Amino acid sequence: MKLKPEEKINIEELLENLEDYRPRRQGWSWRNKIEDQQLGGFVYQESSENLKNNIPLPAARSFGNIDPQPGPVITTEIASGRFEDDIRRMRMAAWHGADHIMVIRTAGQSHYDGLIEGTPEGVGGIPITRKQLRATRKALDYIEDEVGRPINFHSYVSGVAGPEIAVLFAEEGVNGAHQDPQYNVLYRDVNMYRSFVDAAVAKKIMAGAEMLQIDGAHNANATAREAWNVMPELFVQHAINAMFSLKVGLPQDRIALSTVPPAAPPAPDLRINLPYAIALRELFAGFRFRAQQNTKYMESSVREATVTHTLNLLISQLTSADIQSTITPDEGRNVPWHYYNINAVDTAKQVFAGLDGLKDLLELKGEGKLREDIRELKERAVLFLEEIIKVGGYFKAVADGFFVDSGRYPERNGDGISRELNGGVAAGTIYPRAEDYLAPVCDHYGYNNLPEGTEKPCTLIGTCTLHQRDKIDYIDELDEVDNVRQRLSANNAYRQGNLLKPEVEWLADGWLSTTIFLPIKENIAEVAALEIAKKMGLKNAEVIHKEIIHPAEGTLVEVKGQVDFSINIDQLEIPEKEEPLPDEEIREYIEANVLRVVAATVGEDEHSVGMREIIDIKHGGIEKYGFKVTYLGTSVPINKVVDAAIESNADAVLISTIITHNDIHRKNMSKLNDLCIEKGIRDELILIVGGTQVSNEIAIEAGMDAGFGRGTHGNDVASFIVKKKQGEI
Ligand code: Z97
Repeated sequence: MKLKPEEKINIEELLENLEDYRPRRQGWSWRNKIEDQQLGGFVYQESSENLKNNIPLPAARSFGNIDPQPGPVITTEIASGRFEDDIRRMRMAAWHGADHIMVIRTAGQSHYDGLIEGTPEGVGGIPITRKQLRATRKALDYIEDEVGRPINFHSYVSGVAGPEIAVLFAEEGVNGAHQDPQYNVLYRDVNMYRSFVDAAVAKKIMAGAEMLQIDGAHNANATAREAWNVMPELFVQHAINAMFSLKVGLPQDRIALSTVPPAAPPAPDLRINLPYAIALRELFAGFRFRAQQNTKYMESSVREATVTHTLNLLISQLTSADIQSTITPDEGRNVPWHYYNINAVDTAKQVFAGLDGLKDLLELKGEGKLREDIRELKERAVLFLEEIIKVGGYFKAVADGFFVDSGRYPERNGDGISRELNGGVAAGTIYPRAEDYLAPVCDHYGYNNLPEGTEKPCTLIGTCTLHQRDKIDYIDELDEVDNVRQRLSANNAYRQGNLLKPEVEWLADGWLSTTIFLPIKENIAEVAALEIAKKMGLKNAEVIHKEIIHPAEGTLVEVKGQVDFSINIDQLEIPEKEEPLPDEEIREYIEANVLRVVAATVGEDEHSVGMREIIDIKHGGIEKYGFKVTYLGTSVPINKVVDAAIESNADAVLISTIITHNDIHRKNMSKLNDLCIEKGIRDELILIVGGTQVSNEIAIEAGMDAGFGRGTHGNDVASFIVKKKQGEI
């Protein structure tokens, strides 16, 4: 199977022979960074290898469509509850520049004490199973071939079945995972001793599979009442997991710290977040840094989230993040819209390109407030660690509520998360290994009574699943109803047939959103917006965002709702689309051949804006290519236009006609054509008409060579004239 850019991924084909699928590599991949890369006449100091297939930023149109890929790996979080839909979103994200795909687990999977199988539908995330991992990793193999860059697949090694999940990930070629026993203890109430024992086993397996590990300190940022006060504690959390991981055997460059700016505007963002980020990099030099936005401050405003994200990216650029996460406002309103994933990936790509070379231009001050703040943060963190030792160690400190307390250490507000030493899920389930304990498996942590000289424990039983994947028992589905086959057959007409529906998270879910401004106060606006949605035919309408623009004058409301109809694409009339020539080609042609154009708004029509946009260099009009334009103004009679064309020996005539009253626009076109024929110049002249009500069809009917409607740019018109001159049309 090979993906073709112009074709959708075939999910049925992807699912064939999954039992035979083997991951083609294991471990984490960084980008191939290129120093001083030349792209479109610019030199990028910190970019990485280009993609084979990609979608550049919209403004790339003015820069030869270059798509500089930044140095850091870019993450997007995708998990709608149906992996078959997530795969399509992963492909879109990869084209925009994501190469780290994190899938969030379904709610509650941390509390499953074993593995699940098949492809059940998830809530708030994906049930992580062997089949789901295989299908996704296989799809990512094809997607990485298509974009020409390795894509890292990532999920979570947490919960009561952490070690089992780690083995599953190693077997199935998962490239990275969050693993931090403190997460289990603080947020999932898994017994603390059990969590740390499990973590040792899981980390050892992750080390063997060369996976990248990300820790869980960001969760304190998202949980604490005043997240900027937990900064010293965050260092402590990073330190505990980082040192534990090193001792278990993970190499330093595959241990990533999850760094999240503790504050966001309206707080003075940079003044708080920059010293924090620098102190972290200094204390943990040699480790890797995964930068992520703070979910705590993500409300439903896309604009606000994007600005905070941009400020975060400035810090990432200043402090050289290795991985840039791009979570989206969806986290603030729980609506996994595909296009917000893409927007956030594009925001990272855009800001990094824009800030390229920043560290060469600016230097951070070596003394003063910044250095003082950095020093203070480090001191508070060291004191915190010393106090942990004083009270009897980490477990005792957790029991005493040291963590996620909203006080700025050494202050404590007494609102930390406290767990009992012998409480929580799976308490009392740790058993010492017997003297003759023997586990003939590889990458196993701790005491193992292996025969002397055994280098590869699995040789004792032939081999193990980490070395010989044919030994894996592959289970296809356990639930006859809740599985991907059923879901695919239910929406087949939308995947392989001719039906189309709007989509937010699942194919053909019918969801769309609409933005409504109402000149009234908030409480009325909200109800009125829902009423409008109902009258528009939207089902299950819900307000997903609102902003008071003024307490009395108006409110902005964003509503989502579902449509229950489908569009039959076979019944649509799709106009043929002319691709304009590249700017360079137009320019080259005009350099070699002077082209003259006469332009006017005709009849009794005073509209000039549209025509000026097509002509003026300021608006990207045809002048910029070197066309010689004679602009006659507005309300110009057709015969004057023709006279001017003869006088200036024009190659083309552009007329604009906006007014359509009594079909005057059609009459003007016919008159121009007739007069040119009468004067014997029709064959040498290209006649073009433009206007808001003009289409190519009606223009041709009226004897023109082409008609351009709304949304036309100078390059469309320039390209048409050049193609016509070259005899291509
Ligand atoms: C992220 N934006 O970057 P379960 N272990 C750790 C975690 O942080 C998480 C889990 C496990 C966020 C996404 C928050 N993190 C969500 C260190 C979750 C999740 O939900 O208990 O299965 O594990 O990751």
